[in-house]
Amino acid sequence: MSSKSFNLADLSANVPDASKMRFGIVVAEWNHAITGKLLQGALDTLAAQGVKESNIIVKNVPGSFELVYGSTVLSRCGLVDAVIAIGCVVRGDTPHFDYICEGVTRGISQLNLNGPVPVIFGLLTTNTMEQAEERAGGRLGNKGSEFAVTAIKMVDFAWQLR
Ligand code: DLZ
Repeated sequence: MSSKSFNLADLSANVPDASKMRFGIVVAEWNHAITGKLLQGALDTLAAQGVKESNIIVKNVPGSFELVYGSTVLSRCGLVDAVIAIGCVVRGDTPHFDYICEGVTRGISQLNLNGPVPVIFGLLTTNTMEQAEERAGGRLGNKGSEFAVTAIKMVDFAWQLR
């Protein structure tokens, strides 16, 4: 995934009308310094695209591994048109990183196949904390904004076909 060559937030000119859309956001508390900024980036972009504050539900889970359960519950609650799952996993000295990343990736993929609404994969997976900071409002922008644009586009996709 190259951040330099393609940035979804750059496509903001093509973002559909989001004023009637409802979003659930589930945020991992682990690496809160990063996930808090990603959440803010997503909230700022949703607001800029006309999403009402009252149409956004934000829920916390302890770590990224719990994003799958949190997204499952949120996606089935009947109150949201899409879910954004936000987490940050930084590679450490043990294989834990790989297990968490694989679990979250598989879980969210399953949810997109079987669940009622799109679930956006907002998981930063980086080798260092510096790389995470660069993507959470730093040199490479705020990926939270991209997650929000993706969520709006996926709701629009679903609504076009209903
Ligand atoms: C245990 C763990 C570790 C080592 N690293 C991270 C991480 O970098 N990012 C993250 O979101 N969560 C981490 N966790 C916590 C797990 O996601 C999970 O909360 C625990 O394994 C309990 O299920």
